[in-house]
Amino acid sequence: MANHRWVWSLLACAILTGCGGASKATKGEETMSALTEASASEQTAADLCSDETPSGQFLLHVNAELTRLGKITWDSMWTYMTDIRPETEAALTATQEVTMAGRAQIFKDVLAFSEQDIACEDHRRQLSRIISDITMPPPRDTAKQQQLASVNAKLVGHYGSATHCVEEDKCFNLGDLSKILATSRDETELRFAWLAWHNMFDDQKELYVDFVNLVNEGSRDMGFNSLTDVWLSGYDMSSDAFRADVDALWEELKPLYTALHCYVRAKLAAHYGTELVPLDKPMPAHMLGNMWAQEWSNVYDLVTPYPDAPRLDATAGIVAKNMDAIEMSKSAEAFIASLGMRELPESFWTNSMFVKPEGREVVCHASAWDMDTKGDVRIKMCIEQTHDSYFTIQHELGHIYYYLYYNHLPLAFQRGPNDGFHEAIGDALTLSMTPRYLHQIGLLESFEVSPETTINEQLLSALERVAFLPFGLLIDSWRWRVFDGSTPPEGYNAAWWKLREELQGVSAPEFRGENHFDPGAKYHVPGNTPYLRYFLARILQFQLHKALCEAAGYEGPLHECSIYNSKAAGDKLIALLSVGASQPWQDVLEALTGTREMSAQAMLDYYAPLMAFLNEQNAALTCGY
Ligand code: X8Z
Ligand code: ZN
Repeated sequence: MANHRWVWSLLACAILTGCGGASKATKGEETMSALTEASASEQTAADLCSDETPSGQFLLHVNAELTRLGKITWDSMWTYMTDIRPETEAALTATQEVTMAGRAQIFKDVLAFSEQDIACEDHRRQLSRIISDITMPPPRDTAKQQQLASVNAKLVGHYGSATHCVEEDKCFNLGDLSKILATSRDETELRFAWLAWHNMFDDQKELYVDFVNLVNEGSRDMGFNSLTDVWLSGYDMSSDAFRADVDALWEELKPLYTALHCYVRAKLAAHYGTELVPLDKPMPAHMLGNMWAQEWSNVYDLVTPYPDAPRLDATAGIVAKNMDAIEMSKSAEAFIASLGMRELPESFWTNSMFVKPEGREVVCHASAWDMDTKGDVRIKMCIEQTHDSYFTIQHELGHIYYYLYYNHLPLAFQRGPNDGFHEAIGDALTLSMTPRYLHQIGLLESFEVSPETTINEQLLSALERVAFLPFGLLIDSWRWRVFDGSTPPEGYNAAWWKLREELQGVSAPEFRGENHFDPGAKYHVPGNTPYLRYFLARILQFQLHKALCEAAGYEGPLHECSIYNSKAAGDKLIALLSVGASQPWQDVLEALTGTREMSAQAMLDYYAPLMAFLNEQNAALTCGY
């Protein structure tokens, strides 16, 4: 935990008072005099918070400088990630050396800013957010900054360009190997693809150990014990309380996950035999259709509850219409436009990378970019004609619309109120892209609601959203212990597989010792993107969906709701996006949903029909792992 007074005092304020004073409606609505008082005090608050105060002036300078450094970094990173070559790597490293030095100085100044000079709560919050948003703290030592810049670029570049060649001109990249995992039903092929990818990261462990040491030094330079404490400092509550809340959310959802796991395991065993898929053990990670077994929708054909009922996703429609990447993206944008939201700027269409370019290495992992905080927004994707890609576009547009709607705020507030919100927006919208909606826009030929189609649809959705939950939790459960030193380098892989078996109930295809570095085979580890956000998002998206459905006046089962065409839902969404991180997440959540807590209930309600089905199917099985 940081030992800086105002970081602490922000936390204390959040814990003791809820910290929502500035953002809440005043209570003085009953009488005129109370109203007069309220507007007088708002006036005073505005004066207090003016740019003319010392903290106002300081923040203007800090936000401008961080914006400038950010733009230089994003430009260079964009060039590298869309064209991985030694030259672009060198350019990125050189840029990062400069920007890291600049950022390190700013963070030092921010932390040294005198408590007495903080004019108001808003300024205090900005200062605090600037620190808690740092994902890769640069050490103060210049030589170490240079080392970190280089290690970071190498880790990312290796991930993006990793290729496994069996012969000189027979090579497999992540896309090729993922395709095998998604479509092959031959265990030997699946094993080959899984091992080929994972073994390419063995030699990255050393670099990652260097990375951990460097970012921990950066964290200590800022008064934190380790990067774990920095990452956990952005949740408007103490990190212990937050972790306890996260654990409680997982406990609430575990029965649903375990039921899905049990059902899928039995179906896989029926297909592959219990030799390969034993009924009382974790499932083999290479047999779930995805490189990290994080989402299982690619094995839907093996686990379909009612094979005679139609498959209710968009792939066939996208292929039949031969939609290209731009058309798919325009279709995703059209959904958002139906809510009365603004159009994407023209530059989005010219600057984004929609498909994997020929003849150069790129990081295909989808991402959304806010290049200059002034409207140059882009996505970087390798879009394919699949339902998954279509929904991932919507996920990325969630980020893009956040950028566009909060760009008017000071830089420190250009974030989600916690990082789960940013990840949840696009996903919440995909919950409205129901089979009925897909049918409406011509992407699903026939559609009728029956108990069978409902269960098929819910299962397909759960293979993506429910199956993901423990994976969403485990990456940072692993990293928190790596950064804080409880898991030393000699125990990295063992700790990884312990979590995968215990939380996810999946196991490696064969023993994986410390000569391997399996966490490095997942983008967000070399890319250093915090991952808990995706766990939070899986839960928040259902809370948001429910609130938006209510705003749209929908009454009926949650899983059939679509907010398509609802301007009322759009207004609510715009209000959420526009406040960015300027208020504690509890306040933002309350404004939208009426509750101050992240809760699993909406997700459980959504999947109630599926849970009943799974309980029935699993009655004769022994579940658990
Ligand atoms: O990384 C992503 C997005 C970009 S923010 C495509 N996701 C996680 C992953 O792919 O591992 C979305 C779901 C989880
Ligand atoms: Zn995302």
